Amino acid sequence: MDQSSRRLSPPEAPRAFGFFIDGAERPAGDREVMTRTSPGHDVPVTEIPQCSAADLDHAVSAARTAFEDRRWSGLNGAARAAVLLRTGALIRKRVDDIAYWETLESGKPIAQARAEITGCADMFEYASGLARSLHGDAFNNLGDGMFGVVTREPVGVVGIITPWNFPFLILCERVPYVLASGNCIVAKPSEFTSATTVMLAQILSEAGLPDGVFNVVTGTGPTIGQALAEHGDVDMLSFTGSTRTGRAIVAAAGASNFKKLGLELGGKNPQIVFADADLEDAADGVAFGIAFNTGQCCVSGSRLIVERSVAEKFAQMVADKLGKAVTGDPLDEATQLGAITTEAQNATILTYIETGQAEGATLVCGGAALDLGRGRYIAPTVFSNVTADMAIAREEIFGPVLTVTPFDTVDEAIAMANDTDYGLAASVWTKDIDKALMVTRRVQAGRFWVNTTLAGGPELPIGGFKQSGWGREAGIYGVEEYTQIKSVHIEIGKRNHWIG
Ligand code: TXE
Repeated sequence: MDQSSRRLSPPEAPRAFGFFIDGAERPAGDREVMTRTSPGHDVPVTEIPQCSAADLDHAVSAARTAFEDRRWSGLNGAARAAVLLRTGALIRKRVDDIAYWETLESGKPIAQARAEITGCADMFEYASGLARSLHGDAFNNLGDGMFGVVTREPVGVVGIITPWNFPFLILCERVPYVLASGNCIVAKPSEFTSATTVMLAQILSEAGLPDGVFNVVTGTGPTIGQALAEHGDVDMLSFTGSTRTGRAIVAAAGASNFKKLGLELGGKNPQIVFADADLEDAADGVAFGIAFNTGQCCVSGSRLIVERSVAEKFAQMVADKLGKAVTGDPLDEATQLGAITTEAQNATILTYIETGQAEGATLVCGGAALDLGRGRYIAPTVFSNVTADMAIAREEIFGPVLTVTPFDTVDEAIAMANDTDYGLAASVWTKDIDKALMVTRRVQAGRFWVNTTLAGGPELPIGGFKQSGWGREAGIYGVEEYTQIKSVHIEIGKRNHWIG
């Protein structure tokens, strides 16, 4: 039965997950077990093993063996594509089950989780085509004595460290693309949301991925994550998380084997609204952009930069929209805003709300925790009269807190948008094509939306400018990122001798 048609409740007892090495899920055994409590219900829902450094070595060595004996990279693209396609089909078949555990661990609304996971199936299906079309280049213009070929090879063993805000989505924005060219993977999910990463390992195995190609080690960041970043036999690492941890990852890569890095870090993303925009559309988009995933989203539109003539009215329109958004039990189909994922993040958001008031910003709506009887929830919050020097305007809050700052000219809007260390995403709302293009060209952001926000899909790449990170994920760009380029010079005929 489709779960969307029945009322869901948390499990009666927590479900135990293992870690996954060389094609097999392994139970915790005598390892310490981390119990995850549902952010929306305050009940224990999963148990996850705390892996050791020896477990990590085991996983890396399984991936290394699988890579070196070419059981995956040596297949043709069509064979790899077939596994990716089967994975997509299995994810589609299990959307309800994956979404249930994703919601329990993360606190995100179940309908949203289901949509994200369906999108993940699409990523695998799209990447299957890329596995077949990845190719190099040929240079036939080097003279009669020489032919040049440029090939792409998988980098080897890839580590993937993911955060807790989109546990399955962020994983699937990487895994199919990393696998497409023939790499092997050791994934380390967030200690708060590990279940669905282990579920993906089971699905990949069932889809026919050879043993050892996808491994999962579970555990905390400072122990197992740091050890993965320092590991001398990992060729590349994709990290998604805080800018602070990103710095530690860069240091660890430099201090070990200079592994190649992909980093997707924080954001403080502008939403630029001109007075000539369709304000109804823009208000809905801005409300969605800050409240989606309760603002725990690296591409949340958290800074509203709005033309002064409509600023006050528009801030009220956004507040009215947010007032109608349904906050509630993440397992309820009608819920739009779920629970705050971690205790620490809840405290961070509430502290920023206090800071905003202390800094002299004006509270337009929200501004407090919501008591729903169980779980932790925060009302979507809008602050107006925010100036560029305030902490709430500069720092990533990672919660449903929007700042509003007015502008007078296009140049001023662009300067305000760029006045940040970050450069992950930006949106512009206007019916004037000249303004839209000018802003799109001059605002520094890896993802840009015109008269929409948070749109995405498997074709378009993801990644940031400035301190939001390095490299790109998804699309053909995400496949190429995890390859090495090799130049091959081929002599034709007799070589011109250097000696004699
Ligand atoms: O992130 P961490 P936290 C931002 C957001 C949030 C802040 C803190 O602003 O408030 O980060 O969140 C692993 N070596 N983002 O503390 O610590 C950890 O186990 C290797 C933005 O939860 O960066 C988890 O798997 N790994 C972001 C992952 O890193 C380490 C999403 C992310 O955790 C490690 C999440 C270490 N030393 C938070 N320490 C985004 N870009 O979407 C931790 N980890």
